Amino acid sequence: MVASEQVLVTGRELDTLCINTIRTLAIDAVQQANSGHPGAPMGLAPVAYCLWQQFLRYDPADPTWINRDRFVLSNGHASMLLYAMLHLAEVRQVDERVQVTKELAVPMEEIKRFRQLGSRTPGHPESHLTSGVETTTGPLGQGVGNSLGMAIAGKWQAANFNRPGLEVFNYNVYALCSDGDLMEGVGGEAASLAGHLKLSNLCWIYDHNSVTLDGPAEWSFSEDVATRFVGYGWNVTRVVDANDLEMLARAFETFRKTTDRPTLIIVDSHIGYGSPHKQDSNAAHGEPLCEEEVRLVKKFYGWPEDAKFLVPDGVRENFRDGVGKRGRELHAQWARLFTEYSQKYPALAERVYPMQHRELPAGWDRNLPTFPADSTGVATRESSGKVLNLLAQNIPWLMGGSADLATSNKTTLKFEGAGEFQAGSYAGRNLHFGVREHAMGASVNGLTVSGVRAFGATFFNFSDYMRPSIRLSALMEIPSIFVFTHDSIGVGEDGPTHQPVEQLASLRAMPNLIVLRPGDANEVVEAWKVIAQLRHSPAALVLTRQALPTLDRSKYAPASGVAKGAYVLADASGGKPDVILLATGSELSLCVDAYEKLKADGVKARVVSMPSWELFEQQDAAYRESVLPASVTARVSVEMAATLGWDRYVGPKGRKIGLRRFGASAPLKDLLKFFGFTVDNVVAEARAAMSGSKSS
Ligand SMILES: Cc1ncc(C[n+]2csc(CCOP(=O)(O)OP(=O)(O)O)c2C)c(N)n1
Ligand SMILES: [Mg+2]
Repeated sequence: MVASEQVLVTGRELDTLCINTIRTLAIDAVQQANSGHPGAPMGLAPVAYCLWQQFLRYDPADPTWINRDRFVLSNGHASMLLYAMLHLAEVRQVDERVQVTKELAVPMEEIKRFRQLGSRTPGHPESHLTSGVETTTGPLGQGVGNSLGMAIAGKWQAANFNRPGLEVFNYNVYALCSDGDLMEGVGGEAASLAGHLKLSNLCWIYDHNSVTLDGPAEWSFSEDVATRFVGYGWNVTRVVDANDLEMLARAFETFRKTTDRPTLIIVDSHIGYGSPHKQDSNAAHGEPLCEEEVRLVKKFYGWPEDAKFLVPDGVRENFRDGVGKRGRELHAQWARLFTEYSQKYPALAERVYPMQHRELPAGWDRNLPTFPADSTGVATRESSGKVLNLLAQNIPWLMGGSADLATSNKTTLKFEGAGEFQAGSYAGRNLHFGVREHAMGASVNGLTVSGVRAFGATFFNFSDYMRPSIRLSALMEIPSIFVFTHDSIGVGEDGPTHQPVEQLASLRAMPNLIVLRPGDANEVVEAWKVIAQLRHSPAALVLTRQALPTLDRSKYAPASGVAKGAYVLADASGGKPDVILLATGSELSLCVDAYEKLKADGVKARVVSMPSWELFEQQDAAYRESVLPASVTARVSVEMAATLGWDRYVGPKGRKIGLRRFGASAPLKDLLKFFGFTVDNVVAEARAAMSGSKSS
């Protein structure tokens, strides 16, 4: 109850006052923006309040504290709940150099600018914009998927860093989720793996409000969630009233005491609690309330009906005394512990800072190989496996795994001590995601935001199964690593179900994702060097199953050109070509062979190796002109994939050898002939381009 004379309240009344402050802030922000979801924050306010005030080990004065508990709002449409918590708990903003500032992450002005251009309170929480937002959520299922990766990271860090009496890593991961999160496949994949791995540091709180956007949840969702999660090996507990703080607290205590499995807390709640509409309509759900409803709700909460963005006296103080004070003390205790740890285990302690700040340790590129020229060569998946194994020995926090294709992807870390990450033995660096590409993608992002360098691998064709997570890594500006092998019709007999065609073009369309398709073993080394140094962009490394010749670099340009995205590999004498052949990956050596033939015939040709369009676009105009001079309009692109986008580089007079249909199941040599990936065809297209005949 807020009396206009502002009598200070205590105890349960103060709790209610704080909870209603969260609710009314959400209502007012949505109202002001005339857009957003007030209902879920209203229903879940007591849950967030109880968790943050009593349990979350979080220091609002330093949201970068590495051993903080993580709070993920997987139902990102309830963003105002998170913004209200960040505001009331007075979480600080962190600047671009990862320094904590005095500024609040979400000051009141930002709540008032909810969903406006350039605000720190976008429609759904974006971790690269707002400190305290652990991960970007909104596409349902992703947040719970990320929480799996965070919990894996937590267990791995604990297993590798903790020493007797010196537990420097013991954080918990809490994810608030909704019906949609549990309906989405990725949520099920993540729950299944979390249960298998017995991740006792993971707690999902399911907002069981029996409603989704279209109407009652029962229209489309009637399974027994509790039984399903018991089947996954979770500890399942229930709170039958979201407003019952004692029952909520008991459920969180149960989670804390559970040491052998993850916990699901099912909370029965009412969306838009207090709303006159409750569950009977969409109001208070996917849209703002009407003015009349706002008044009624505020009256119900005991709020002055005209008050807007009101934080009554005593509320901020209560948060300072709760999460603020507890967090500060826990952080200080931890800092003392870490000092002792640093003295006893300096080598281990020294790893923590660079791990957290995405820095590479000294000597990270030690022993990387140079592959000798070899006309038979090796598959790029093979050379990648070798490089990855060396890098992982140099970077102790590089880890990852495959969606059940590690043997094919060549991503197994085989060196001594690499180890397996399995239930109860969490020190290993080989993760086994099982056939769960989407949860793998989301976990890799969760691992990456937790500081470890993580990779996930599968066949390139199945990148589609995890695309939403790849997209979020790009949006979040985090350096997740995605390794994709079996990159084209080069897979041969497996046929069109397994032969990617449009995946390259579609991933190249994704902002901030660096796609790399290296053309031989030495380009693979250079590609991994680029990837290791990325800090704000994810990478997709696209590799072959079939062997590719290792080019003779004494004859052709060095592979270090990969760092620039595209480079002149072989040139016409005097550097003035009449035709340019552009290729990536497995088509590079084909173009080299065509080049040699053209050269023998007296044609002045150039081969441009173009493993990464994105890196090439980052180069200055002078460099780009030096590789692709505007004056040379006879150009041919050669890539075993959809041709979409190549016009940009071959120009209106250029020609494109690629795929305009799905592939086919056949031995590779037959496919190459059938689809025109032969020296003769490249030569013919080059001549056609030079004669200016119409583009194919
Ligand atoms: C992958 C994905 N599909 C669709 C949506 C659009 N959407 C936002 S909220 C929602 C469903 C809301 O139901 P629920 O998950 O139960 O959340 P509640 O409304 O109960 O808070 C949908 C379909 C989305 N955010 N993500
Ligand atoms: Mg719901």
